[in-house]
Amino acid sequence: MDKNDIIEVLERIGTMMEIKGENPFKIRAYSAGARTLQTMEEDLGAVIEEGRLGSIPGIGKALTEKIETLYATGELEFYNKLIASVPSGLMDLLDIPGLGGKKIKVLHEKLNVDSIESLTEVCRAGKVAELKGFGEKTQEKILSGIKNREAYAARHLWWNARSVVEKILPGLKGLPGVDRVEAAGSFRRGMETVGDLDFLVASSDPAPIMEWFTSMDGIAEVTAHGDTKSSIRLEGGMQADLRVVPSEQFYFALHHFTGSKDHNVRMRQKALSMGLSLSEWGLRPEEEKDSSRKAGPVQAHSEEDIFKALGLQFVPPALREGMGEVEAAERNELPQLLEFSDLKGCFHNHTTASDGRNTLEEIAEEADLRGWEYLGIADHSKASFQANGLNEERLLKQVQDIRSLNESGKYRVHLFSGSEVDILSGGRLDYEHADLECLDYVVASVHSGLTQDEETMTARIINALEHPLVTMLGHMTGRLLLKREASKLNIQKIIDAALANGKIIELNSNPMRLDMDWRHWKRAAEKGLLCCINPDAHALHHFDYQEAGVLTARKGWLTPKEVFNTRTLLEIKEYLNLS
Ligand code: DGT
Ligand code: CA
Ligand code: CA
Ligand code: ZN
Repeated sequence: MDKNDIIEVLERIGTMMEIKGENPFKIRAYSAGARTLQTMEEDLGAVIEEGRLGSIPGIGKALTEKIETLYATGELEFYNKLIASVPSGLMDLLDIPGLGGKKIKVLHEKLNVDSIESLTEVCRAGKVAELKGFGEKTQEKILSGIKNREAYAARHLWWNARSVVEKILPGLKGLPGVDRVEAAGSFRRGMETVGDLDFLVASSDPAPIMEWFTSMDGIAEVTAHGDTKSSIRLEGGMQADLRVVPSEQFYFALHHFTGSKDHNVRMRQKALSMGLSLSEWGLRPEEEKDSSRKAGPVQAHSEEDIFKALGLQFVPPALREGMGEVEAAERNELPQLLEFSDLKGCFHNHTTASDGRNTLEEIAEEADLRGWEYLGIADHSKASFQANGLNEERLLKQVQDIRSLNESGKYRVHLFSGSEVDILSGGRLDYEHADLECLDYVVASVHSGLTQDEETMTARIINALEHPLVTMLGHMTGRLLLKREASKLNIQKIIDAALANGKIIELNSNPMRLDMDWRHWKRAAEKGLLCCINPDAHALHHFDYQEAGVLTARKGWLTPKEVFNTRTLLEIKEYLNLS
């Protein structure tokens, strides 16, 4: 088990002990232990092997043993027993903001709450407000938390949807009699969140395909089982539809079920203007609409064929959101969208110096493996103490380390030294001018006071953008998809301020952020705004997030020339005024 998994186990142990009402000193030992591990710079494996874990302040004897066991075996009997002794419905309550172990214990003891459902009931009956330490406000907050949880549970991150799709698609492809398979819908369009998955199969023998789909591993419920259409809910809560169509209809169905609805409406209008009727079954003269379930006279051997038949350029799925793509395709003016292979590096990455899991050298090695020309290091600044932000002294030391590593020639990649500097309240930066001057570039981000009102927050960010040494704005709204709302902001004003001050805005490619949102990029880029796609990497595998970032940039109509990190090392150095 790695360090982060162990931290999570320790935190859960603390919470479960709280729910059970155990000794507060014991409980604190676990939460303190988790925090100590979090801020530990050294490699946990090395510390354990050298037998030094027990001598670290904040980690006692009992905890040392448990951490060592978890590290070595990934299992802990004490933890397993604890899980078995706490009703699982109680652990679900932790998803509701404001509820921790202590409050859950009270709810369980005084009101017999053991699930979200029973909690909803006692809140509606006004019983929670009467509890000591709760009150009206808390009761309201719990109810709205429950409502949000339901709304959020109905959708899933694109990233998580993809790992489900990657499991199901090969299974479908491997079945006998299957000609073609695609995952359509919002997933194919690269929406940041996905409601349900829409699988489409071309085959002349649907029955065995339906059978396979409705009896896969990991299904919680089969919600529909028809001749050519089935629906399931998976154990993780995700729902999926499957449709089987004859091969000659496949691309019409694929286009239809890829959507979006708005795009389809525009496409059907376009067809009508040519006296044609477009549907999931085919494209045919309007007067033959009655026979619409049969294949039409127009044959499509690809989606391109459908667009061609309507006199349109091919519209990539990412653009099918009804944002003027059909009109642009009519005029032959669709953009040459950004591709993953256009990226030559990225600028927002964390190391073990703050809250990242990997050292400078490990990151440089990974960048070489991925064939990147350059990579920017931007650890947290000192105000982000919870993320072990660097003080000035540690920052300068890192700048020197990066310089030596570059000069050593050990790696092909060129490292830039930067910082993810906190934008403090009022828009001041967390380091002084002189300290920032030692850096190659600066990412400025908000990490505190995320709920300030719109005017205050907008002014705060604009102030930071006016700082001469800021290069780019990090994760603009602070949103965590399906978890935390975006800060209230006047985004147009911020875009204009970035333009006026020659600043870049980040497209943070962490699948929970994808911030700034794709809906703003088209217009912003038309005005000349430069985008930088950054993974906000805290571990090597987070570099994969760049795939989600590129897909989101494509939804924002971005082309390589509007994306900073498609530039060559030389061009970047010039932009940053580095020799
Ligand atoms: P989702 O699942 O909420 O993330 O969004 P989608 O876009 O995947 O929507 P979904 O699963 O309801 O349907 C897939 C596609 O099928 C949708 O993008 C367009 C097409 N479609 C479904 N229902 C309708 C409809 O009532 N009218 C039209 N024009 N198209 C529809
Ligand atoms: Ca869908
Ligand atoms: Ca669907
Ligand atoms: Zn950040």
